[in-house]
Formats: sequence, structure tokens, C-alpha cells
Amino acid sequence: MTTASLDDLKMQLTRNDLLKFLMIYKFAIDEVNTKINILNEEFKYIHDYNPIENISSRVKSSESILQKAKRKKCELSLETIKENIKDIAGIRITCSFISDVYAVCEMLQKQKDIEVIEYKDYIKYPKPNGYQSLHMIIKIPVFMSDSVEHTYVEVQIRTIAMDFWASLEHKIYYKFNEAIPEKFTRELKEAALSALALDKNMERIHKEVNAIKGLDTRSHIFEPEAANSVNEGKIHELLRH
Ligand code: 0O2
Repeated sequence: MTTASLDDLKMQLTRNDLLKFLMIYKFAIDEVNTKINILNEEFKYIHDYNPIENISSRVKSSESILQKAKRKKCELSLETIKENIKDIAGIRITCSFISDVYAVCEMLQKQKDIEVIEYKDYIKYPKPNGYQSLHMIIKIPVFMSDSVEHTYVEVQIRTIAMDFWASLEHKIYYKFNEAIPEKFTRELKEAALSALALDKNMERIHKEVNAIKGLDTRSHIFEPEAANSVNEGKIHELLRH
């Protein structure tokens, strides 16, 4: 984005318009974070452990919003940006186990005031580079003093191993402005497979220990084996190409 476009938009708006526009996304994040914290605590009460290891969030900077708007060739007005850039508010949840990723996702989907707009399962269907994560674009009402703002929030849910892979892959890409040599693409895919193997092992150990402790393994919420077999098959398939 050129500074000119940013200045153009800024000139059309008062400082208050921009502040209010971005503030609503912060409130949307606050609302979803509260929901996630309640669900996490309720889950702990029922199942005796926290499914969520970490929650992080961010409101996209005005510069990145405008860069994305330009990339998507969308008109530079707040209304168009609001409708077309659905990840201005972003929340990333890291879970202990793959089954927890789906459990957290399902719990969020069941909230009456959350509307799921988009759902992408990169765990069952990893991206060709090996990226695994569950993505949702949700819409949530934010109650202001004079209006209700239905606001998009992007929620990414993944395990610690998937998050570790994604963070490092992001850093590696950052340093490489050219096409990534085939050797590294292959090695990254192999690393994604190792992350999956680790996730599967930890989940198995967790289930076995729970069985010994006589605890519920939550198979009624989600059957992780089904997802894992699709996932592993898919990554192996990707590795062959
Ligand atoms: P940033 O800076 O992280 O926000 P969209 O462009 O969002 O409208 P897209 O790209 O189809 O549509 O959405 P998708 O596939 O759900 O990806 C959205 C986000 O997931 C990305 O945001 C990244 O944060 C993350 N992501 C997707 N693919 C990869 C990947 O291969 N590696 C890593 N490390 N992260 C990935 P942004 O906006 O691209 O960037």
C-alpha cells in the first residue's frame, strides 16, 4: 500500500471514525476471549484439565488492512473494508490435543450469538506446504451505546505442535523473498509430518492415562482417530508430490 492511499482514506475520515472502526474489533475480540475463557474453565471443571494452552489476539494495523484491501482490489471505504476483510480481528487458540481443537471449535460454534461464516479444516486437509490449523470466520454482535455492530473475527485453532511449525515456517518464509528451494519445501512437509506424529502420540498417551484414571475421553464430542487417519493420509500424499 502506498502512503498516498492511506492518506487518501485518512483524509476522508475523521480521527473518530477510524478510532471507532478499529475499537469495535477490539471489543469483538474481548467478547470472544471472554467466551473462550468461560468455556475453558467449564471444560476444566468437567474434564479435569484445561484444553487451551494459550490464547493470543490482535487487531490488524491500519497499514496491513489497507495493504490487504489493495491486494483484494476492494474499494477504500470503511464499509467495503468491513465486509471484505474478515480478519481485522484475529484470535489464535493453541490447544493441548487435536481432539481439544475440535472440542473448542464445537463449543464456540454452539454459542447462540456466534454465526459461523467460514470454516476451513486444514487439519483434515493440510495445505500443500504442510500447514495444519482449523480456521473459522465468525460474526458476533458488539453492543455499542447507539448501535449493534455485527463484527467478523477470524479464529485459528491448532495444537502446540502445529503452532510451532506454523510460527517457524512463517519466519523461514520471511527471510526468503524468492521461491523456496525444493529441498526446504520437502523438509518443511516432513517436519509437518513429525508434528502430526507427536500430536498423535501425545493424544494416545493422554487417552491411555485417562482410561487408567477412569476419566471420560470425550469421544462423544469428537472422535480424533477419524480425523487423524485422513490427515496422515493427506500429508503422506502431499509428501509424494
Ligand atoms: P497474517 O499476517 O498472519 O494475518 P484471506 O487472505 O485471509 O482472505 P486465505 O489466505 O485463504 O484468505 O485465508 P486462510 O487460508 O484462512 O489463511 C488465513 C491466515 O492463516 C493467514 O493470514 C495466516 O495467518 C495463516 N496461514 C495460512 N496459510 C499459512 C501457511 O501456509 N503458513 C503459515 N505460517 N500461516 C498460514 P494472512 O492474512 O495470510 O497473514
